This record gives sequence, C-alpha cells and structure tokens, in this order.
Amino acid sequence: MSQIGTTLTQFLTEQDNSPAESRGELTALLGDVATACKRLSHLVRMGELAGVLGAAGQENVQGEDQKKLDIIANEVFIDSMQRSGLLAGVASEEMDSHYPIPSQFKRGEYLLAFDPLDGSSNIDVNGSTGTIFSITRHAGKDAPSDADFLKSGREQVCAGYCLYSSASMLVLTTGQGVTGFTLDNSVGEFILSHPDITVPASTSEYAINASYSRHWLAPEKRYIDECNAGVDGPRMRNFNMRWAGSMVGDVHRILCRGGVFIYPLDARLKADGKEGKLRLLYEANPMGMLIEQAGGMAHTGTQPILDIEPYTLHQRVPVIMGSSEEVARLVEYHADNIND
Ligand code: AHM
Ligand code: MG
Repeated sequence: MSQIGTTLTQFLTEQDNSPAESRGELTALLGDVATACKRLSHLVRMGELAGVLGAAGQENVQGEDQKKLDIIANEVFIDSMQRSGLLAGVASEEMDSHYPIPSQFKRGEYLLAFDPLDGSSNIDVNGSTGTIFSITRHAGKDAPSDADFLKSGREQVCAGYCLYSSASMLVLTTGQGVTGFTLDNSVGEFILSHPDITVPASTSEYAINASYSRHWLAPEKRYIDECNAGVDGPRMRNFNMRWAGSMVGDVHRILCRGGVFIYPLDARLKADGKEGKLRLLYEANPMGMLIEQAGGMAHTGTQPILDIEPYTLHQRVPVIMGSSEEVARLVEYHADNIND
C-alpha cells in the first residue's frame, strides 16, 4: 500500500495491474506528463522574470486571445511528450487539429488531449492556473486522425491536472480512485501527499461566474437564488461562493473540501451559437473522470458528461460537477424545466 512520501513513479508502479505486454506504459507516459508539468511550474513561478507574461497578440482556433504562456505551455508539453514512443498523437486547446507524432520518433498506441494552461486570464495577475490532460487508447498502428480523438469520457484510461498555485500539485486517476502529488522543488519530484481523495456528498459552497447571472437559464437562476436565500430560504442554510477563474483551481478546491462547480449554457453563449464554454475532450471529460472517481457527479444538466459521444475536437459542453447532492439537485431543476 502506497504511503505519503512515495514518489509518483513508485506509486504508479505499485498501482499498475495492466497485462504484462503493456505494463509500465502508463507509468512512463505519466512520467513525461510530470516532466512537462515541472517545466511549466518553473516557468509559471518565474513569471515576468522569464518574460512569459502578457498577450501573444493572436487568437486560437476558438477565437480566444492567446497569452504568451498558452503558446509556450503547448510547445513545452509537446516537446516533453513526443519522444515517449507511447503516443500516436496529441490534441490541444491551442491547436486547430491534432498533432501527429513526427516520423523520426516512435509512434505508440495512446492519444493525449490537453489544455496546456487552463485559466490563462489568471497568468498576469499571479492567480492559480493549471494543465488538464486526458489519455485514451488509439486502436491500431496507423497515424491517428482528428476523428480518433472523439471518444467518450468513459474511454479515458487516465486523466488529471497539474495545479500551479502556492504549491504545484499533480492530481490524477487511472480509474482506481484519485491521488494527489505535491511537487517537492528541492528534489524535483512529485511526492504522494493526498491519497484517496473523495468529494463529500453534501456541501454549502458553489462556484459560478455570477457576473453572467442576467444571462442564466431558469434552472441555474432557481438553484443560485435558493442558495443565496440562505437560512431563511428553501435550503434553510447559508451558502458560500468561490470562483477562482481557473477550472483547475475550482475543481481542486472541490476535490479537497466539496462544492459544486457550474459553467452552464446561458443566453449569452446560446446567442453566439455555442453549446457551453468549457471544452469536452480536454476540460470536462478529464475533470469529470476525476470527480466521478472521487465519488462526485459530473453532468451537463441533461446527461452525465462522461456519456457524451463527441462529434468534434473542440466541442463545448455545459458543466455541473462536484458534490453529488448538489449536482443531483440542479440536474432535477433541469428536468423540471424540460417538463414545464
Ligand atoms: P481557458 O482554458 O481559455 O483558460 O478557459 C477556461 C476557463 C476555466 O478555467 C474557467 O473556469 C473559465 O474559463 C472562466 O471563464 P469566465 O472568464 O467566463 O469566468
Ligand atoms: Mg481551459
């Protein structure tokens, strides 16, 4: 049984119960993920001293302004991962279509989808940011196409994030619960610090960007109004609100102490022809797997996030995830609304 103080590699080796022919693969792949995260953690920490702050002066495929660090993080991650011999291709928030592993490197049978620097509006103000990743299998030896990345969240073999905050933490699941590792900069290793992370079923804390409240649809309006009515309202208790501006920061808090994270579809997004803000393949799916593995719920309001069959690489979805009692309540409000 792994104990606090175990290194990431030791933990993954002990946990590995895959068949002999693929044993060690995920450990090696996650070792490269860890290396990429250590490199990014260093850059984030250096901030202005490394010349990485500020805007890049260009947009990504989704029409969002890129920060310098969005682009650097994408490059650092690919550079750290492409020599693994285990990946067939990589897809990211910052690239229009997937990146095939170049022919000079060995091609493997896994696909990596990732958000290089989530919460990038926090970079310049030294707020929390993170990297989110999702790993699936690629059947066969052929070079993948974008369509090969379109797998439901249930097909993820591993998912996680690295939080860059007061400490850098790698939190991951291989389908056997959720474990957190803290970067010990003195030895350059992620060390097991948070074994068996579980999300409490009940909570009195929610996370939503309240500045969009005028655009919310009926289920979110009702849910948040009831929370805000406090002890005198139908919930008969006071709720607290937190919004980190970084999904990694918010989901990390929820994994630590419970809560519900909501980035709903609203009238503003609908008017733009969007199905949500957050992306399915490299934000909602990996975070959804972590939350479910920790005993919580991850839903769109109409279906569990992990059940969605994706149709496009940068697909967006509404997200409600965290403590199961609160997610279930908001999902009920969505059902009531359909029936109205
Ligand atoms: P990003 O990947 O471009 O940084 O966008 C995702 C982020 C999430 O981390 C965060 O929860 C959300 O966008 C914040 O959006 P908003 O600024 O609309 O509150
Ligand atoms: Mg993001």
